[in-house]
Amino acid sequence: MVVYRGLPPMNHGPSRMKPLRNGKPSSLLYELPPLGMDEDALALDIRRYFGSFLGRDKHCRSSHYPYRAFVLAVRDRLMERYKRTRIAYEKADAKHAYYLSLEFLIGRSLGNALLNLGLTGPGTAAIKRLGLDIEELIDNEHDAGLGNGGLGRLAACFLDSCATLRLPVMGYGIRYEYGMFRQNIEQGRQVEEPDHWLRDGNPWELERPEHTKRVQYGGRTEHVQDPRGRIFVRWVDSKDVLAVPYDIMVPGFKNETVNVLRLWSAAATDEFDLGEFNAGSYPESVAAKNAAENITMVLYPNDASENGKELRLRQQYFLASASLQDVIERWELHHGDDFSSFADKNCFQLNDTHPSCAVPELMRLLMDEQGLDWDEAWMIVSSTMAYTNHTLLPEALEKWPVRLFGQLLPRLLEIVYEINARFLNEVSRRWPGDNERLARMSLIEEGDEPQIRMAYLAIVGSFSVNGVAALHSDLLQKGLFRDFYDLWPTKFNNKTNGVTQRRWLASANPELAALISDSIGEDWITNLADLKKLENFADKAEFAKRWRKVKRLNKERLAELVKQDCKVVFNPDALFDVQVKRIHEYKRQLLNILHVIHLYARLKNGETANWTDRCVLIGGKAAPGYVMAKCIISLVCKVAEVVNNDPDINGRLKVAFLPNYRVSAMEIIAPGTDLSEQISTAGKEASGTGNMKFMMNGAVTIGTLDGANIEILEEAGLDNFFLFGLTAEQVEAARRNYDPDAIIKSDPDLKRVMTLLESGHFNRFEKGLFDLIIAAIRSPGDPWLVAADFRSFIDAQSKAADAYRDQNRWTRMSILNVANSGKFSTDRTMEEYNAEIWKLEPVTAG
Ligand code: JNB
Repeated sequence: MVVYRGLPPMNHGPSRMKPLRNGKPSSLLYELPPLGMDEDALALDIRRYFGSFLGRDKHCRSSHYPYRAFVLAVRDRLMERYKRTRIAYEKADAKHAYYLSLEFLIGRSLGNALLNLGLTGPGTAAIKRLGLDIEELIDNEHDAGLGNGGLGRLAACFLDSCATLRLPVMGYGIRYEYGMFRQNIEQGRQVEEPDHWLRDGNPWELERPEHTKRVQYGGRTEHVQDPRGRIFVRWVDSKDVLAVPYDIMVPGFKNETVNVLRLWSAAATDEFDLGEFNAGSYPESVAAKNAAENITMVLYPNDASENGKELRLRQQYFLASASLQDVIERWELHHGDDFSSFADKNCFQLNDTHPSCAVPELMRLLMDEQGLDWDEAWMIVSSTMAYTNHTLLPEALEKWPVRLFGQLLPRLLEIVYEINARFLNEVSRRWPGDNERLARMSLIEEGDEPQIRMAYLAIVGSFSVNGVAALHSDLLQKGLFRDFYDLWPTKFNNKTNGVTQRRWLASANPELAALISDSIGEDWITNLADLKKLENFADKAEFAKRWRKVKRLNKERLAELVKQDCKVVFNPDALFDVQVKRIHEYKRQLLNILHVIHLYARLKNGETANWTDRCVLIGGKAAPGYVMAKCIISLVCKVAEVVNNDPDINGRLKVAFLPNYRVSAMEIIAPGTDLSEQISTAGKEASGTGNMKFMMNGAVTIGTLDGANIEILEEAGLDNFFLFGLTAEQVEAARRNYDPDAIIKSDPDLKRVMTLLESGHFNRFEKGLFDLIIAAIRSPGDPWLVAADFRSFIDAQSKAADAYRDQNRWTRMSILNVANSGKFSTDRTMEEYNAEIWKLEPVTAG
């Protein structure tokens, strides 16, 4: 079949792309003897990289170059395994899944790569022999902060588990020049600073210009007939941008498998410049490169909503288009233009709606570029796409103005309209005459500014739709997506989140990991359910003693971080009470501070019977435009200042706001925490994953019946969890006639807290600073019901304090939490995605 291809040939990097004269390289060029995995081999490679490749010598004072040399030596070992893994996948003709995500919050890679390659021992020894300290080198690494929070970190944990399970899964994302902003606190206020994480280079990545793709924007469509009367669509006059891939290798745990995360970076096309150049405006044409390269400049720092920004839509399409073209390019290499088995061999998992342009884009590529007809293409799209939702907040459901979408992606808008027409046809056949339902379910929300509902587009285009915890999936079916659940009940399913125990226990908490392995062996590293065996040790005094010793050490380490970054001294004997996560009203950091103020008032009034010393740590970033969230940060800082400097308090209560919360900080925080605050308004936190990291490290949770807390409670049992607050159902009911003023009046503790807050006790020199917060608490329209849950929260906190004073009891709770955290491994999560959605065969590499 003759297919019209609308695009001129690629001409990126012509000099680099000059083909070899005899067509292909000799195998002598790329076949290598295996690299040594011992101390000697590593030490030699590190020295070569340091001295030769990096060209350093005795004058080098920076730990950066030894770090770089070490990473390059480790990367060689990854590359070796990556190639073997690819060959194994090819040989098995393995079905692949592609995880499409605008965020991959990887954090640091060195410690993780060493652990998974089994190089921790030899690497440490080699580094020591070279007169260096491995901790120092590991600490040298800048976090790859290519994500906001839960959704991005989940994607990173998924990749680790897929490689460990030997699943052919590839991640596709964006290589932002600037990741998540660095958060500074100045006079109690959040100040954002750009995070130029690539400034010193990223030794983990490998540029692959030979797989560059072209992405179109703007222009218009032409509907043309070929000689046989078939209508084809051409997308013309577009402004094109190149997508250059950078690969980051993802090792499985000691299994010779290395998968890949491919991140796209935007570059200007050459002919784009040339056009302007011919018009005589050379500088302008060079400047125009900027516009193209802007696309991947910065991560949007919003974890719940960000609507209508054109650049964000450009990013989303950039990821979807480049990734799909990449998969199709590899398909054509083996199958030519035969797409008949494409759906049997490929599956795309959409991480929220952010990459959901992939639905119309795959239709476009299959029809306009491969010549399939609508039905053939739709069959493929709707049996390869799967969508995961990550939020219950209605305001966070993405919508794009039709006008903007049509200007930027004219061909995609036509396809969206056609998908919608056919979909609404199906709805009206099922519910004849139900026009309200049609309007409710339409992919287009009508109004002054008609909008595309991206979640609905994702649902219609996918064969699977899942939430991320049991309650969340249930609420999606009953609430946000109810009409779709009525239409296609079997599409909907739950996949409870997890975290990877390799990073969050083995690597972040080596002392606890060693104690666990010493008692039950090492199987838990790839089979977390094995931790259940720790139950047998919960009542052994000797084991409990060692457990407490490890926790104590980890608390000292956390106290050191707090001292460094907050200038506040935490006493490791006190209860470490921690809430770290994005700052958002629904997560109720505010409720946490109200409790702190309550404790402060108790101390001031001498109510110290049954007192437990407590150190409260709160950390997290606020979206730069989220005024209330920033105000909450200020309140934490101001309360901390007053409490920590009040001689009456005398160290019995300490409060600190940790600036610049990030993955590498959590690796120190989770092991050192006693009490994990998971206190969102029930029905609002989709899952939570920090809750799982804390549990896995032996913290006890104080939490509401929300998200995965419910499943944590199920696993840990009521005796090992401090439960409080309204249920999701009660929250809905309570909203209807909510009267916070009445609650405040009738609760002397809450009244006392509000009086302190309203008297300006924490904002002596900044009158009115917290008016916004006070009004929110007192508003009958407060969606987060802070006042409603206050009493129950205070009571649960007091039970936690009582439990902590009995150190034997607390240690038992801590052990039992870890013992019952087996469900919360992403290994389990990925096995479920695979068994019920992807259906991939594991492939043994090496
Ligand atoms: C997110 C998230 C949600 C929407 C946007 C950005 N969600 C980020 C989190 C939930 C957690 C859950 C994790 C992992 O599943 O991070 O996902 O554990 O409960 O809050 C977003 C951004 C821009 C526009 C629209 C939505």
